[in-house]
Amino acid sequence: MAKPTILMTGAAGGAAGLLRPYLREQVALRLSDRTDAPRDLGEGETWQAADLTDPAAMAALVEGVDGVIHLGGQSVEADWATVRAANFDGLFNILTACREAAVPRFIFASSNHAVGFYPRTRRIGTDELVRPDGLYGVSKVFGEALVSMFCDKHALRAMSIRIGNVAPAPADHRRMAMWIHPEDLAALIMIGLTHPDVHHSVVYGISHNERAWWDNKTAFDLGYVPRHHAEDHADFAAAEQAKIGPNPVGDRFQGGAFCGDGFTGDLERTLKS
Ligand code: 15L
Repeated sequence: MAKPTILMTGAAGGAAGLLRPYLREQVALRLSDRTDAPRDLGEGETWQAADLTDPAAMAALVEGVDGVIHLGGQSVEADWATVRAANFDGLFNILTACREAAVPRFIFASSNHAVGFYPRTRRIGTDELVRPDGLYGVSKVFGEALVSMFCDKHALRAMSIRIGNVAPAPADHRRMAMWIHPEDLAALIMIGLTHPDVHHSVVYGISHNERAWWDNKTAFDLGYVPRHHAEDHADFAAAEQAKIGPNPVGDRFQGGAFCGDGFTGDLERTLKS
């Protein structure tokens, strides 16, 4: 049987590079970014350059695909014009193209920064209020809301994955709580693309992390079984952490340095609420 064709946006980025080897075994990947094709296209991978801010390019990009893994857009904090173009207009454009082409499945790469201002002392699920830690975090909250509306109103099935940090190993103390191995993220994505019970599921993108601040019940209920353990990399993470200086604000919150960036608030009040 032919493999389903899945579009991956943001395919020139770091997360895409880590995910592709795990996903291309299971699906044919139509890769896209604003740049030219990379030299390492594998078996079953094709490339189509496109800009998220161009609605016509998005319509051409989604033609004939069975699902979308949307990693594209602005992936860290930036000024409002940049975040708005890539993560507000860009997401609207690709979702509209999906609706018009009746694409059935959509994976939205949300982020821990949608809830970054929760103190590290709190354990949260996916039903608490959002607490974004910057304009980028706000764009991820908006993204989850827009995806939700397309599912309720336009028959899309989608998964918003609040990714902690995808990497071969957790890069510091904070990432020990929110790290996800690319193989685990690929497994979560495949659940989002195929599980019959998915309407719009919001899940956390983490591996098996004993120090996690998140209750990932919504993912476990869909059969997610992470294979990788953050504690296996504890020495590496501690060594990396030792190279980083303290961040008086960021070290108190789940979003880390994103919270400290430009902070002029009342630290104690934010921590208490
Ligand atoms: C994110 O959302 C970013 O896309 C990624 O580059 C990391 O900064 C990650 O969060 C993180 O918090 O570690």
